[in-house]
Amino acid sequence: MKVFIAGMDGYLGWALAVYLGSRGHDIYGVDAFLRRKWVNDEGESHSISPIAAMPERLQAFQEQIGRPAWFREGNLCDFEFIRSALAEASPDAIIHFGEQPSAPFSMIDREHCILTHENNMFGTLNVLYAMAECCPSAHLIKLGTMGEYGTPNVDIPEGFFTIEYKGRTDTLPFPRQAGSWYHQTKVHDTNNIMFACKVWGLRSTDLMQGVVYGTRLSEMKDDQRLLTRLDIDGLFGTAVNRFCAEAVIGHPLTPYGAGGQTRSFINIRDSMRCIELVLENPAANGEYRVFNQFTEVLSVVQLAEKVKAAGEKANLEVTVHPIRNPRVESESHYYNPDNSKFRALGLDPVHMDDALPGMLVDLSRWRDRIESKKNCLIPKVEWRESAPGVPVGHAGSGA
Ligand code: NAD
Ligand code: USQ
Repeated sequence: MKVFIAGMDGYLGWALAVYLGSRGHDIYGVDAFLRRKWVNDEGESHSISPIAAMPERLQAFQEQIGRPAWFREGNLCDFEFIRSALAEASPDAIIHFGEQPSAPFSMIDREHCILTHENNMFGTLNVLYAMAECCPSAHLIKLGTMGEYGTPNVDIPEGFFTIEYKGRTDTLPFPRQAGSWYHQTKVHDTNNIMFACKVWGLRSTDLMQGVVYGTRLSEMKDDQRLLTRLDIDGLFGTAVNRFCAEAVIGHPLTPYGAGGQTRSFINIRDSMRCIELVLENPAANGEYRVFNQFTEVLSVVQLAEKVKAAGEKANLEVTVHPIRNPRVESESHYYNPDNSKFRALGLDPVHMDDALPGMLVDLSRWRDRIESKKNCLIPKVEWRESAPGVPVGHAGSGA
């Protein structure tokens, strides 16, 4: 299959190129290298895995996989760029990762909120327009996020639910209650993609993905040039990867607040496998559908306990030191999302307990790179402070 990866230089985009390339798919990709810049400039950090520049990555891809991958540098917000890239590639499927993915980054201030909205929504609208013009029967696989749903006090279905209201019944989009400006952009994308499928007959699978963790794929072999990035800083690092890095250097694990906030998680291997399953089982023409892409549900405290237990088995001294929650989020709530669609397609998930030891081994090899950026571990962005004129601590308890 000809697979087009928007955001191919990123954590998931590069991993997917290697994963699908190893399985015989033809890989086409674009990226504007924004993530590298944002992590260096704004996160004041670097990828903990020592990643290669794109030319070296492509060279290693060719050597290890035996075929070249097609790549163009450019920005999805430049319509002519994405239009000509899709016209040239003429893909069977487009996997769209190419967005600003950090909630804290989007909450820094007005400029970062607007940057995230412009980058994510305009980029996605350009992809939709370019698809409609150049490859209208391609299957758009779009990365949404479980955080679109928020934490409602009822079960979370996969995108839609059937409700009865004042004696009438309909199947409607499940309400979205995002927890950051970044998550809001994913909600807007969801609405825009659903609309494009309805009016233009495009087809799309919108993946509501949980927090991804993991350091590498076996397909990367021992070739360092094939490693994907991994971040741990307070802006771009995500919970499991951060906790594992903290454990490796003896930094106390950092659950925010009471730690009862519960999220869905997925290993990077399963994230790849889910996308492969969706490629093999595409949406029908004109169909817009939603799959929830996660395998485990855990509170932040449970997560810290798992990492502590795995660390102690690896002879690391691991302590847990909760810090004040910089976010406005419920720290004690009901959470029961459905993920039966991937189970029905045959996903056989990796369990976090089985994955953590290997992550700790990888991260131990990069201990010096973690140590050199340990000042970036403590989060600096406060949700409340992103509102001009609102004194810190004024806007709700966050509990
Ligand atoms: P990432 O930042 O590592 O990858 C995104 C890539 O897209 C980067 O290489 C970046 O340079 C590129 N990009 C961003 N905007 C672009 C633009 N306008 N034009 C061209 N390239 C652009 O992020 P990731 O962790 O690999 O996540 C990929 C996608 O999956 C994101 O949309 C993210 O929101 C979503 N997601 C990630 C996770 C997770 O835990 N990593 C969980 C759920 C959903
Ligand atoms: N958290 C801590 N301590 C930390 C880091 C995070 O307690 O050191 C908590 C946060 O408060 C939050 C939870 O862990 O409650 C998850 O935070 P995160 O930073 O791991 O993930 P999040 O900000 O939600 O964003 C990440 C990705 C984003 C993706 C999302 C999936 O950056 O691209 O969309 O996970 S989801 O969370 O399902 O929306």
